[in-house]
Amino acid sequence: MPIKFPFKKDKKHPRTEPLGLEESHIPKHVAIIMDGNGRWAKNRGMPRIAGHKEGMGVVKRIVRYASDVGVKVLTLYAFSTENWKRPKNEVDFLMKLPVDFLSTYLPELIERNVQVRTIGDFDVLPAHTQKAVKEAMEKTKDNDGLILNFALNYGSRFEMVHAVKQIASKVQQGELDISEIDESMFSQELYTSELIEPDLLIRTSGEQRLSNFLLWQLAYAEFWFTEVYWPDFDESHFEKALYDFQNRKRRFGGV
Ligand code: V07
Repeated sequence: MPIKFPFKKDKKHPRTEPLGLEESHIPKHVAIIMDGNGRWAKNRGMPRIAGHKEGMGVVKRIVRYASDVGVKVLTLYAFSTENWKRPKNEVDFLMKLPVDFLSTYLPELIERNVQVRTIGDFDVLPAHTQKAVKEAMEKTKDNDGLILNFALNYGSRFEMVHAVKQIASKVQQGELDISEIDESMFSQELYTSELIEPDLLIRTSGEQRLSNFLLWQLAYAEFWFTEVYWPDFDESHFEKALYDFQNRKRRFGGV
């Protein structure tokens, strides 16, 4: 059955004709690199943090849409291990966004049966960030709708080196023989061990790189890029990404 989803219409987001997505071929796990927030702000003569704030509003819209169309997992690259190199005021602002986001949006996440999770090195985040995110994870842990997975202080190479060390230490302890190491064992040591692999990667803002995001997990994913800056991204762009995904699958999907 084709699905049509009316989405919120306003000045910035005029209603577009529904493309007619096929309900049975929605990607199960969509990963997004939400790029272009700083450039969006700069183009308007605004500070970079204004772009991040606007980008946070887009996250809310996209979460609603993803849960409406039946995506199972949505992984959002919110903060990379490289982002610590940014100016202190910007890092401080970014670390307050989860608090800000959840203070207004957690009730809707609960209402929508969304489960909040994170991947990345969580323990070194500021205490206020950890507290807000932990509360959201705790309050949504039994939800079985969309898994909203935030990559916070995430870096894929760090994640893989950590996995290698875990496995090597088991070998050293004599708990494991080298011949037993395989792909599935390696996957089990990654932050994403409990998740299905992403089948669609979206990156906004014209860059066509992975930037240390889910290098292992994206091995079989379709990649979809747009020139649109993240603060300008809306349901119609997401719908187009899903539509193109469905058409690629139709052409190359085999039987
Ligand atoms: C961040 C807004 C989106 C554009 C890209 C960078 C800036 C939502 C969160 C968030 C994270 C965890 C959580 C709830 C919300 C967030 C950061 C940056 C660091 F449990 N947006 N957003 N976190 N941006």
